[in-house]
Amino acid sequence: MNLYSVLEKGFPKDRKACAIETQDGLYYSWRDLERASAMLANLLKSLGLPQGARVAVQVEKSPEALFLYLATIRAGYVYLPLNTAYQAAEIQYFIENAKPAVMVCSSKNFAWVSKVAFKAGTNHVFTLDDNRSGSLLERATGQSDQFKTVASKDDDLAAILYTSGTTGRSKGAMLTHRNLGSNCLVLKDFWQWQKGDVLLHALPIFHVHGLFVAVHGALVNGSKMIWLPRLDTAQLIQQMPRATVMMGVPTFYVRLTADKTFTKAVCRNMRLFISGSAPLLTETFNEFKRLTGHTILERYGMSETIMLTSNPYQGPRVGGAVGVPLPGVSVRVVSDDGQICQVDEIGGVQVKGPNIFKGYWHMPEKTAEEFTADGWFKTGDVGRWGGTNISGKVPDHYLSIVGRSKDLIISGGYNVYPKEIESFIDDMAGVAESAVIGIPHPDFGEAVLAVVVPKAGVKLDTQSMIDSLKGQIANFKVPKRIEIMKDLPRNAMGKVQKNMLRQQFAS
Ligand code: MLC
Ligand code: AMP
Repeated sequence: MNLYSVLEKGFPKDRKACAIETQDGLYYSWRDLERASAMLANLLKSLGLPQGARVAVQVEKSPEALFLYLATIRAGYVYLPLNTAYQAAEIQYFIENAKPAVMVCSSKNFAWVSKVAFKAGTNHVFTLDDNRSGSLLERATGQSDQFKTVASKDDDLAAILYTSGTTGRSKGAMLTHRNLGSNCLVLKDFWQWQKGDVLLHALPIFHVHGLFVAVHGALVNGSKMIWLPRLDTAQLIQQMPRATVMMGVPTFYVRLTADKTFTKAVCRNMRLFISGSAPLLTETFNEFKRLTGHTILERYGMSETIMLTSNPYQGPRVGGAVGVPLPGVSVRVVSDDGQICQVDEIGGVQVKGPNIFKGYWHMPEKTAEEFTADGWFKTGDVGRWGGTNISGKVPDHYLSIVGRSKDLIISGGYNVYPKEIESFIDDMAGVAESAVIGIPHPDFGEAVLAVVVPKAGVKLDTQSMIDSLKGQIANFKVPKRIEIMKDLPRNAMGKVQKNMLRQQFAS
C-alpha cells in the first residue's frame, strides 16, 4: 500500500484542525496539507516522469518542504532528501549516482546545483525557499488540489537515503513503502501515541529521525506539530508547555539540561521525551530525570532499517540501553566466529524484519556484503543483551550498543566517516598522511579530530586547513581540531592504531 494512504488513515476527521503550527504563527490545517501535497503531486505528474523517478531535495526546513515529500510519495516517485550542509562536491556525487529526474534546491544554490543537475541529465530543477517562495510553488499554483494517491506496491521504493560508507563513497539505502509504513504503525502502538498529542518538532527533515520517526509519528496519529526550523533551545523551552511529545538527538537533551530556564514547569504537559541517533550519556539521562521527573525513552535505529529497538513506554526505561526489539523486528548478537551470543556477551548486531531496506542503490555487491547468507542485515554496531552498566543491572532482554565495528563518528546525530575526511586532507599540499578520529565532546557527544603528518620539511597551518575544508565539505564533518604528528602509530600489520590516537587525544 502507498505509504501516504497508511498515514492518511490517521488524519483527524476534522480536516480543519491544525496540522502544523510554525514559530512565526502560521497555521496549516490537515486540509491545507492534503491540498498542497495534491497540487505538488499533480505538478510532478505533469512532468511525465517515468515510474520510480527520483526527486532529489536539498532545501531548508519548511512545511512546504514536507508537502513536497508527501507529494512525491503520493505520486509514486522516490524521495531523495539531502542534508542542507552538503556542498557542491557532495551534491554532485549524489546527483550523478542517483540520477534524479527532478531536483529541488534553495534559490541561493540554484546556479551551481542546476549546472551539476543538468550535466547529470536531470531535466527539471526547481527552487523552494523557507519563506513560501520559489519556482516549485509558482508552478504548482495552477494545479488541481485533488489527487488520487497512486496505488504503490509494498515493495516499491518510497525513498533513498544516502549514508556514507566506511570505504569509498556514500551508499543510497533504498526504503520501500512497506519499510516505512510498517515501522510507523509499530511505533504508534509501541509509544502509545494518544489523541490530543502535540509533537514539538525541531529536528531536520532530511534524515530518518526527523522525517520517518517524528513526522510520520505525528501524521499517522493525526497529531499537530509545533514546527521549529532548527534546534534553538530558547524556542524549544518557550514552545514546550504546549506540547506533549518531543524527539531529539542527545545534543537536544544536553542543551536543555544546561539551560537554567528549563524546569519541571516547562515540561508540565509533556508525556514523552524520546532520544536516538547517537548514544545518550547516562549522566544526561539522570540529570534530565532529576530536573524534570521525566525518564527519557531511548531507542535505536539506522537509515537502512528505520527503528529497531526501543525502551518500553510502560516498564523500565534503562539509561545506557536501547531496549527491546520492536514488534515484528528480530535482533541477534553474533560473535566474530559466527556464534549467537548469550546474555552479557558482546558481538555484532544483526537484524531482520519488514523494516529492513531493499538494498543499496545500484550496488548489489555492497548490498550482498552487508547481509548474512541467511538474510540478516549486519548493522555494523556492536551490542550486548543484558549485562551491567553504570546504572546497574540491565534486564536480559534489553539490548545495549557498546561500540561500532564500522569506523564511524557520530557528531550531534550526524554520521561522519573518517575515510572521507582523510581523503580530503590527504589531497592537501604538504600532507603526507592523516587519521581522523572521534573524541568525546560535551555538546555533540563526539567531535571530529584529525591527526596529520606533514611531508618532510613542511610546516602546516592547521587553521587554514580547517578553513579550506569548510569550503569543501559539510560543516559538521570539518575537524574541530587538527593535531600535527611526526608519524601515525601503526601495528605490526602497518594498520593505523586509531585506539591509541583516541586515548592520546581524548581529553
Ligand atoms: C552543527 N555543527 C556541528 C553539528 N551541527 N558540528 C558537529 N556536529 C554537528 N552535528 C557546527 C557547525 O558546523 C557550526 O560550526 C556550529 O556547529 C554551529 O552550527 P549550527 O548550525 O548553529 O548548529 P546547531 O544548529 O546548534 O546544530 C547542532 C544540532 C544539529 C545538534 C542541533 O547538528 C542537529 O540538528 N543534529 C541532528 C541530526 C539528526 O537529525 N540526525 C538524525 C540522523 S538519523 P562553525 O565552525 O561553522 O561555527 C539516524 C537514525 C536514527 O541517525 O537512529 O535516528
Ligand atoms: P544513520 O546511518 O545516520 O542512520 O545512523 C545510524 C547509526 O546511529 C546506528 O548504526 C548506530 O550506530 C547509531 N545509533 C542510532 N541510535 C542510537 C542509540 N540510541 N544509541 C547508540 N547508537 C545509536
